[in-house]
Amino acid sequence: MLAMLLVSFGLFTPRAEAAGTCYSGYACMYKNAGYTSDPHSYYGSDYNHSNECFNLIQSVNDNATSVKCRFTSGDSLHYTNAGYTSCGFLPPKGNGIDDLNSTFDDELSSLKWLASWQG
Ligand SMILES: [Ca+2]
Ligand SMILES: [Ca+2]
Repeated sequence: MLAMLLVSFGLFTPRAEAAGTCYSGYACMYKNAGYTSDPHSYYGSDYNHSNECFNLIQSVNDNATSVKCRFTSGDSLHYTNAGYTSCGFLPPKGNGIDDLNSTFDDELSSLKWLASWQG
């Protein structure tokens, strides 16, 4: 029964597309380190991650371990609180952070698109 459930979620089936792909124009958040899980992709700011899920089974909120920024312009600033109210960080543009440190791991709750980072 458990195996059937896992197969139905695609965890054990080879996928046609490369797992973890973050497409141009999006900021992507991953449940696993190293961008190895299917991402949740944002095309702009998101005030609160608690209404998005990874593969329909786990909230994005407080569950991301790696992030990538592939916005075509501007930067993504990630926050540990909803509503952009905490300290935030920027992943390197066009790249990401493959394993968030303990301050941010499983803590991210909102992300803001910035036209340009002022420091
Ligand atoms: Ca949201
Ligand atoms: Ca949080």
